[in-house]
Amino acid sequence: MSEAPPSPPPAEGRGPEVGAGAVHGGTCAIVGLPNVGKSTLLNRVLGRHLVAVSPRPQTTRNRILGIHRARLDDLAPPDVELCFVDTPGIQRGKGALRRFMRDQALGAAADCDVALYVADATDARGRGPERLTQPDAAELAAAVAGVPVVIALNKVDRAVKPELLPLMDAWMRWGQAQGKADLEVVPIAALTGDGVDRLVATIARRLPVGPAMFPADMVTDRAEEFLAAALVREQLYHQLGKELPYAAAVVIETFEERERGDLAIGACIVVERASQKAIVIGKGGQRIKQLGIAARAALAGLFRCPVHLSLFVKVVPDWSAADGGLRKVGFADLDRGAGS
Ligand SMILES: Nc1nc2c(ncn2[C@@H]2O[C@H](COP(=O)(O)OP(=O)(O)OP(=O)(O)O)[C@@H](O)[C@H]2O)c(=O)[nH]1
Ligand SMILES: [Mg+2]
Repeated sequence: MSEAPPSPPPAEGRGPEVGAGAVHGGTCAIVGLPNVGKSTLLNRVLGRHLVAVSPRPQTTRNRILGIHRARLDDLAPPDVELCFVDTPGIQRGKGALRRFMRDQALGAAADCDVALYVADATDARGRGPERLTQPDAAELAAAVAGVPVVIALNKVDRAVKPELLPLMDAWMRWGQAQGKADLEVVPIAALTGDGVDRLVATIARRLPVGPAMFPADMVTDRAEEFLAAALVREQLYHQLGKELPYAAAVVIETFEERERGDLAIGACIVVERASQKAIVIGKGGQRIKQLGIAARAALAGLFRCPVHLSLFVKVVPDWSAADGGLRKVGFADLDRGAGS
């Protein structure tokens, strides 16, 4: 593992504003193959369930900002404003939705201060740097060519320990071959938090110094409707498992704060065929009932208030195949849409 570079002096920061109130701040795109634990890591760092996580690949569909603030006494200045951008796992599938997801990931990877490549240390075929030469991942490797990269080897709680050192060596050699002399490889378990503090410090050291970019109480750039849609979709994954159609989306149709401080949310689950609608509803409506109970609990946790949730299911044939269909289910307004 290489030593981390020293923090840049404030004079090399982002402009004349640098001085009192300066922070180590910038964006860190969390990128990698599907299902490696990128969103689990973001939730772990933020200490709250902000983004959807599931055992199924391609859970994340949009890029999502999650701002982490910390004070690290061995940095100068010690304050850190780390703007993580969670991204969809990289893949080369066809259709408008998959194209949209790929563009979200590649765009974030190319436009960040540090790229955090997360690899699943338990995945023998996907965990090493050679995986980045395969067609689906090569575009990602190209996108991060010009930015500092940190490698997180995730799921070490389940990895075979003697395999980790050679894997870390392989990534260090990759870094040297890519001209990334300051590459660092950090083994972590996002699920348990193991190694995560060290990872955050490793990224923070690589950020430029400048004024904070966001209000101190801001955690994400996403509207509450967007976060709500993603959490309902997460519950869909948990309730339906393998039966869940890939092209299931959630659109928030109503989102009202009531006088008592409660929230009333109306969410529409959009699928592509009537047979899929029947799967979501389940025999005698049992599935959607369970889904409603679980989703309501998740939403109440996110918004920290009682939530009244109404769920509907709608068929929009082939919405995921074309850009027009994506717009219909809320992916149009790319950075503010409520589709998930
Ligand atoms: N054992 C173990 N499982 C983990 C760890 N981190 C994540 N997982 C599991 O890996 C699965 C995928 O996690 P996600 O966070 O949704 O992965 P992702 O990379 O965001 O996936 P996409 O959004 O589909 O690209 C979930 O079942 C997580 O519980 C870890 O450190 N250890
Ligand atoms: Mg994800």
